[in-house]
Formats: sequence, C-alpha cells, structure tokens
Amino acid sequence: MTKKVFVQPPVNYTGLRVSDPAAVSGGIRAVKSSMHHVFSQVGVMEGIRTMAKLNQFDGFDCPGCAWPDPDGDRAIVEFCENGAKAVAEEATTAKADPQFFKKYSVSALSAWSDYELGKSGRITEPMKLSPGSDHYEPISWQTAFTEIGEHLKTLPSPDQAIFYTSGRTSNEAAFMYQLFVRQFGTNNLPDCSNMCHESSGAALSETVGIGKGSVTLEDFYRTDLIIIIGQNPGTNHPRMLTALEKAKANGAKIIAINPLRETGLLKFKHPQHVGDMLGSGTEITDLYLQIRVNADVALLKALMKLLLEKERDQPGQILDRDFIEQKTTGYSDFLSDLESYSLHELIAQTSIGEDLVRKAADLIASSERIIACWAMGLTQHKNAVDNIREVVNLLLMKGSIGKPGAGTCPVRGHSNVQGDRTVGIWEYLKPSLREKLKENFNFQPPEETGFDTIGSIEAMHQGKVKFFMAMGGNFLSASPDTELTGKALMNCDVTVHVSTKLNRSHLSHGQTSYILPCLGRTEADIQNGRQQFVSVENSTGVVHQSRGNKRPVSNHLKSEPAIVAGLALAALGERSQVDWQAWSADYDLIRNAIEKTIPGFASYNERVRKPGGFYLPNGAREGEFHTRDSKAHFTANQLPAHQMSENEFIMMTIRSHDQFNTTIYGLNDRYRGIHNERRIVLINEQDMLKQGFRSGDKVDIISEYDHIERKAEGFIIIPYDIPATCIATYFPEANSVVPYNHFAHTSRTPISKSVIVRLIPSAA
Ligand SMILES: Nc1nc2c(c(=O)[nH]1)N[C@H]1C(S)=C(S)[C@@H](COP(=O)(O)OP(=O)(O)OC[C@H]3O[C@@H](n4cnc5c(=O)[nH]c(N)nc54)[C@H](O)[C@@H]3O)O[C@H]1N2
Ligand SMILES: Nc1nc2c(c(=O)[nH]1)N[C@H]1C(S)=C(S)[C@@H](COP(=O)(O)OP(=O)(O)OC[C@H]3O[C@@H](n4cnc5c(=O)[nH]c(N)nc54)[C@H](O)[C@@H]3O)O[C@H]1N2
Ligand SMILES: [Mo]
Repeated sequence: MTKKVFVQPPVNYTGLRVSDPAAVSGGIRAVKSSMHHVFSQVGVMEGIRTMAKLNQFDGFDCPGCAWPDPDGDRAIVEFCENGAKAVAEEATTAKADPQFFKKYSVSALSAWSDYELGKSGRITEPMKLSPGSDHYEPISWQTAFTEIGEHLKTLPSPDQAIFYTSGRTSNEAAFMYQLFVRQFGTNNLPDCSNMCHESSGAALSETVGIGKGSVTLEDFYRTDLIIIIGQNPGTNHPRMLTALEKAKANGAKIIAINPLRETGLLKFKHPQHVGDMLGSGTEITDLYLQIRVNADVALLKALMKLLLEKERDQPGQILDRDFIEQKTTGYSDFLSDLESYSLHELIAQTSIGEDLVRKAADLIASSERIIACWAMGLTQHKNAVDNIREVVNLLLMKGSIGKPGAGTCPVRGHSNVQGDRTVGIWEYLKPSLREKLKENFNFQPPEETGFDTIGSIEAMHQGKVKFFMAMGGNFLSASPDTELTGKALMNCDVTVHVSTKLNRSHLSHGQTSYILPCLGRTEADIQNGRQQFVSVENSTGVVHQSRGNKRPVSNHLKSEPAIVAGLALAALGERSQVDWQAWSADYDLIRNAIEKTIPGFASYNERVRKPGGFYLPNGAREGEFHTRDSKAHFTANQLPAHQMSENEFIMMTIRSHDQFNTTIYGLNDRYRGIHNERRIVLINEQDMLKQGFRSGDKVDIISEYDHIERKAEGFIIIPYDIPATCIATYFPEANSVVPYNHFAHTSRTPISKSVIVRLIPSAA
C-alpha cells in the first residue's frame, strides 16, 4: 500500500448555519460556553479546581493570550471564555496514547480535520515514526534523546538543523533551548513571532528604540483616547474588554478601525459582574471606521493631514510641539512627504465616509493622552512595517509616547511570545547577547544570522536543511503555502516535535520523526521531589511566575526544560560546560543564568516570587528612546500598491471565536453569527452579485503570484458586512493560497491579511 499523507485539512462540511452577528459580547453566553468547554473535557470537580488557579498570583498563567493581569487585587475568577477553552483543551482527560497510535496510521490521521485531531487528547508517551513506517510507536526517553543527539552529531554542518519555537514556551525553557542551539553551533531559531508581531518589533525598534509596547495596564485607566486598529479583542484578548470598560468608565473615548464590525468592539457585558449582566452592556466604541483591508496607511495619513490643518488654525493647541522639537527627528521630511498626498484621494482609498474621518481627527485633536492598540490586522501585510510606523508618527505628533495614559500597545498573541524573544529566541543574535553568552558559558556563539520562518521553509524545500525541531507550535499549519511547507518538512531526514497535543505537523514528517510529549501550563512540575515554577512575560513587559497544580495527564511526560537538558546532553556531551542536569532539577539555577545574561533581570529569583512579578525596563515608557541618536523617529512611508483586476479580491485570513491559532476548539464563530462550519468566505453582497454567486455557493479560492497558481478548495459564500473588494476566510484552511515568498519588507512576515485572490465555482 502506498502511503498518502494529506497536508491540508480535508474538505468536508459540518452543516453551516448563519444568524445575525451578536450585538453584545461576553454576557451569560460567555459563561455558558466556558463551562461547557471545561466541564465536558476536564470534568466538573477537576475543572473547578483548575480554573480557580488561572491567572492568580500563586497559580498558572493562562495558556491563551498575553494580555496582562492586574498588578493589584485580582478577582476570584480572573479569566475569560477563551482562556477557559484554552485550559479545557490542555487539561482534557482524553488521551492520544500508544494504543491510539497503533490503531490509527499517520496517513489515516492526516485525513482528519484539525478539530478531530485536537479532540484525540493529550499525547502520553514519547513516540517515534521509523523510516517507511505509517505508525508512530512508543520509544523510551533515553533512546529518543540518544538517537536525536546522534542525528545532530552526524550533520555535516550545524546550520543544517532548524529549531523552531512557539510562544507558549516559558522563559526558562526558551533560554535553555537557545543556549543549547547556539552551543550546537547555529542561529537557526525561527519562531512564531516571525509570522506574528515581527513587524511591530521591526517598526518600533527603529522608531522608538524598543521592539515592545510602552504602556502598562494602568495607562488604560488614565488615557483620553484608545485607538484599536486591526485587532479583534472580543475573541482574541477578551480580558482586554474589562480594561476597555474601565477606561470608558474613567472617561476615555475609543476609535475602532477594522474592515468588520466586530461584536467585541461594539458592546460588552462583563461575564463576572452581576451588575453588567443585568444591564444592557457597555458601549465600547465611540467611532467605528470600517476600513478597506490594508488601507490603514491611507487613513493614518489622512488623519495626520487633518491634524496639521487644525494646528494651522489653532497654532500650538493641537500638536505637542515641545515634544516634537526636543524628543524627535525626521519631522520636516515627514511633513514634506505628507504634503505630497491629496486628502481626498487618501480618504477615497479607505472607503470610509469623509465625515467619519473628520470626526476621528477631531477626537484625536482634542485628546492629550492616546494609546494605540493593534495586532495582526496591521502586522501581516507587505507594508506591515509601514502601518506601524504611521501609527508611531501619529502618536509622536501628539507627544503620546512616554507619558502616563499614552503609548504603543502591540497586543501580543501567545502567552509568552514576548518573553521568548527577551531571553534570546531569535535568528538574529545581537552582538551584546553574543558577548554575554560567550563570557558566561565559555563558547564561541555563531555569528551568522540564522533562518527565520520564511528562510526555514525555503531551506528545507531546497534540501539545504535536513533536521527540523519544534518547541511547541504547529509549523505546517501556521505557515503560509501549506502544500509547499508540507513538502519542505517531508524533505527532512529527521523531524522532532515537543508537543502537548497531536497536530498536522506531526503527520507531515521527516524520514524519521519523534513526538516528545511535555507537561502543559496547568500541570504540576515536580523535579527532584520539589515543585518548580516557570516564568513568563506578558504584553506590557511584566515577568511573573506560573505554577501548575493539576496532576500530569501521564507519568511519562517531561517538562520542557528537562527535554532540552536531555537533548543538550545527548547532542553536546563534553562540548558544553553547562550543568544541564542540575538546571533541569532546579529552575532557580536557570533563572540565575538568565539574570547573568539578559539585561533587566537583576534579583530575578527574588522578584519573580513577589505576587504579580516585576516590570522589565522600558525606555519608551519613560520617554527615553534608545535609537542611534536617542530620539524618536518620524518616518515617511509610501502607500501600498495593489494591482487588482475586476474579478480579484483582497483576502484577510482571520481567527474564529472557537480556535486558538491552529487549535480548533469548536466549529462556531458566535459573535459573527457563523455556526458549525469553518470553510466559509465572507464577501460583500454587491460583490457577490457582481460575480454571479449566491449565498451558500461553493467556491475555490485562487491566488497567482509569480505565475504560480495556488488553490484552496470548497469555501461556502456568506454575504457579509465587509467593504467592497475585501473578503475574509479562516486560517489555517486558507493558508494554501498564501505565497511563502511574499512578505513584509524588513520583518519578513507573510502577507496573510492581504492576499490577492479570485473566486471560481467549486467542484468540491
Ligand atoms: N481565542 C484566541 N485568542 C488568541 C488567538 C486565537 O487564535 N484565539 N491567537 C493569539 C495570537 S498568536 C495572536 S497573534 C492574537 C491575534 O489577534 P488578532 O490580531 O485580533 O487576530 P485576527 O483574527 O488575526 O484578527 C485580526 C483583526 O484585524 C482585522 N483586520 C484584518 N485586516 C485588516 C487591515 O488591513 N486593517 C485593519 N485595520 N484591520 C484588519 C480583522 O477584521 C480582525 O478583526 O490573538 C491571540 N489570542
Ligand atoms: N494565514 C494565517 N496564518 C497565520 C496567522 C494568521 O493570522 N493567518 N497567524 C500567525 C500567528 S500570529 C501565529 S502566532 C502563528 C502560530 O503558530 P504556532 O505557534 O506554531 O501554532 P499554534 O497553533 O499556536 O500551536 C499549537 C500547538 O502547540 C502545541 N502546544 C500547546 N501547548 C503547548 C505547550 O505548553 N508546550 C509545547 N511544547 N507545545 C504546546 C500543541 O501541540 C498544539 O498543537 O500562526 C501564524 N499563521
Ligand atoms: Mo501570533
């Protein structure tokens, strides 16, 4: 029998139902949905016990998003609906044990949907797939370490191995992992950031001297105006709605800029506040700008032109001239560039009415303290870095960085994606870190910049790399160009995945493949008879501890630090002077090593034990810009140019309410009124009619870049309130049409939010 592995989720339909989008987010339905997910997967008693520790000072950090926890008092239930789903997914009692893998072959599993794969439960033992075999089989930890170590030792060059990281990995595990990889001899450390907020990091480092956001949670309570652009907090950062509710109670205004009217941005009922539940909910957004996909640079330029007009009428009243003069450079070049655009042409590109754009400019003009929040709606375009630079321009005009109640807020995705970068996960090894690693651990760290995600796909596809390891994540389904990425992975001699649950990347395997199952966030981590904790950094740069309390789902799991130690000992042997064994037995030793190596971690072990942890230093927050000239930089950015013909659309690939990236919790997108189906395409009704389609028709989505056609089959048409020429689909189903080699300048983030496509009737 020839073995056939499918790299894409199968085209099968689950029974679409469409209703009106929800008018309010949160509320009793959020509570019901949380309870349903937790109780059905974890059980009632264990579910309650586990949830009681979520986001508490002595508990574990939510494995969902990276939204900060309050510094002071915390509610007894400090979580949201989607946090509950994340916990249920991890703490589930279902098990993908050796019997499961004996029963189901890799090729059979590859025909399952992502939802079904996830429901198979937690992986309980290390598993190996031998060359030519179609079944994973159990293997002992020691044999797995030894074999993987041997593979690594026999590579002609360390640069033929790639070590990916997903953002759930703790600071401790991430620091050990990058040290192991660099002692092994390569900087091939791509991570999920490359596909996520890399564009924010690139733009912010250049313009304000730090690649992270500048605000704290307190700033939300002291601000005049919050601009939420390209972000859907109701689904992806639901606890942010609590902060927005409080900001509004304190008098802040909110502008939302989004192609869709996202329910979470309209109205919110706090699911844990009785008063809220009885009332009609808090209006979140004061002004909703329903923008065309990727027209944000045009809109921001229009707004800034309007601010300049007002400043001309009321000199010194609108812009922060002192700030601009003392703290910034590049202002006059920025102004002359802005002059060259016509206000009316800019506004026309956004598809927003001029009256609304003027209202937004009025709000901005009259606000002294402004916070800008953004996520993937800005970071995943060819001009993503420009999007963020323009946001910075606007804030700088208003002097709104480096003072209370104001600043930048790139809202992070994975719960420790920011921390992983802080402790050294990056394909670029900064000279300062290189020196420290050399000094503290007595080896010559590699100099050459390694492969990022795009570079990794290309290198594996071309056969230049033969070994791929992932610390968490789902590289295949998260990456663009599914078919090509699948081939790239299958080109490898060896693939290794440290994972909690089965996913499609385990099935698009190298000749030999290993799954190394690890403890999750919710589980107690006992090493050497003592319970350990790990630490993570949230979106506002607070480092705090996370301590699981549940009994691990299996006795055969290892912690991520223990797995890195096992691999490092096997692959490096005498070459490394690090006492890996001791580190994995006592995480305080890892934190001591981080303290010696990474700036900002003084007295790490002591401060991380304080309730709520500690803030890392942040220059921009203090109004100090660590750029080459110690000033914040205005920049001049071009408008994006999309050559689109009559029958083409600009497609954004977004998240439903029932998924965490490639993990599919359920089949509903409740707020958008889409139920029980994921293979859908949201389209403007006029466009639908113009193309001759009807609601419910099935279409194939086709992209053509560099004369290569890519296809995603069988998506059901849903007419929706979305600007003309824009469509929306869910990731990962539509990833197969995202070309891997088209990405943002500077950050090299794939263009998953603006893929030019056409739709044709489907045979599926
Ligand atoms: N429950 C849950 N929580 C999550 C995740 C999850 O999958 N599920 N993922 C986590 C991760 S890793 C991340 S990075 C974040 C992602 O959080 P988000 O960035 O909020 O997630 P997306 O669904 O990609 O949504 C992008 C939003 O931007 C809008 N948008 C798209 N294109 C444009 C554009 O050109 N301009 C503007 N102005 N808006 C645009 C979309 O309509 C959508 O509302 O969430 C994190 N939290
Ligand atoms: N088209 C399109 N593509 C996108 C995006 C998009 O908006 N559109 N978004 C991009 C973004 S923002 C991101 S961040 C990436 C996400 O990319 P990844 O981070 O690679 O993907 P995830 O789906 O978050 O990874 C889920 C897997 O992580 C493993 N896992 C879960 N918890 C743990 C743990 O505690 N430890 C370990 N070791 N493993 C664990 C499980 O096995 C699970 O199957 O996708 C990107 N891809
Ligand atoms: Mo992300």
